[in-house]
Amino acid sequence: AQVGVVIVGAGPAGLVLGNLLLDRGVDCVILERRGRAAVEGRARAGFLAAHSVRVLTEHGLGAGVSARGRAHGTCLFRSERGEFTLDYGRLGRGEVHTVHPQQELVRDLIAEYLRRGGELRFEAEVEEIAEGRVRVRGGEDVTGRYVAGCDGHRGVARAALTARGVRTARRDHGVSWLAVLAAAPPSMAAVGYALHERGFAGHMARTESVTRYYLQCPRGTDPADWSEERIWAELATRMRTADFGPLREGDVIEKAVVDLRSDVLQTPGAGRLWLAGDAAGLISPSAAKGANLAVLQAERLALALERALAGDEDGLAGYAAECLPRVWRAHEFSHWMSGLLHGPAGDDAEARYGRALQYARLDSLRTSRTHQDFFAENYTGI
Ligand code: RFL
Repeated sequence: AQVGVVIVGAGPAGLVLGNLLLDRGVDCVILERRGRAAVEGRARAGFLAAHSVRVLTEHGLGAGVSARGRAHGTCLFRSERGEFTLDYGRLGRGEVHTVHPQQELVRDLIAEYLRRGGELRFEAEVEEIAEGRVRVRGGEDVTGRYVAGCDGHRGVARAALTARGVRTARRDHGVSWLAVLAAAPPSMAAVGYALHERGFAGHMARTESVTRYYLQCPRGTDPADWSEERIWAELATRMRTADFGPLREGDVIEKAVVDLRSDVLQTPGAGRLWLAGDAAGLISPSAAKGANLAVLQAERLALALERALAGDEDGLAGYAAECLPRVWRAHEFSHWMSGLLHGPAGDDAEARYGRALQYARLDSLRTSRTHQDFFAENYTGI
């Protein structure tokens, strides 16, 4: 039997799409490679933009966010020139972030999808997508009038599209982050960015007992080289705790190296295969946009697929035309953020020049109300 839409992947993109399609009476099935516990336990993003919260709330998916999510509207910058806080919730459009860990969002979305009667198959790994036919490892093929590739950046959906000649635009930001999850309460109100000649360090509040930290590290770093003591010592140096007070330390629960790379598919779909989220493009985590773009694209794709199933294929072309400019705005801002946070290493003339620009940018952000409004609008917007 053929379903309306086969969704590959149960991350934020696939789960928002599945819930919205069920809402509109479109029959769909979600195929997810991993088991439920693994999907629900994966800690990644945490900052939801106002637009994401609106989409969730409007579609009856906001109960968890409104019960447990916490509004955050300030961020702090530290450097050798001192520190300052930007009250971005009162700047730009006056929007804040809602901190809600991605694994909790995923848990909420799975529960709601199942409650609505949706079909979700865990441990169903898709091997190949050919037109509307999806081959599942060790199982029967599933066919749909459309296939939604929400299987992340290394998924088969993107590969199927690039094999058809769809091209990508890509940038390697040339830096990596050691992403640390610590069983420790936050040490600052929400987000802290520290510029340091040893490299960037970041602090992101998650919950009352868990905090995410980032340490810029050389490409190819092995997380095993970073012991707990080394992590806390390096964070203390770069966050200048001697000047600004100690961090609240705790056990390191998780550490992984993330290479800062971005890419965008020239078009997020063709024919019967349409992509959303990281499958359609990867965005470096420097401005925390990835999960928010996934929600935006899933929302727009749900509308387009509903129209297409009713016989109007224009909606799918419109999906690409509408999303790409917004995706590119997010990339432009992330790229700008990356330039603010990462100075070049070394002490040659080029490195000195690059670092001086970094501080000029920081100074502009500290002193110019216009620049601050621009920052706030882009930081929280999508
Ligand atoms: P996901 O979450 O990767 O989900 C894809 C799902 O597809 C499944 N899958 C398959 N299923 C069946 N068959 C196959 N062949 C399959 N191949 C894959 C996978 O098992 C998985 O369940 O993609 P999605 O839905 O597009 O969501 C994207 C977001 O997860 C991602 O953009 C964010 O996590 C990025 N990101 C952040 N985004 C934010 O908006 N705010 C943040 O604060 C933020 N912090 C982060 C981040 C990403 C990070 N990492 C790990 C790169 C912090 C980090 C450290």
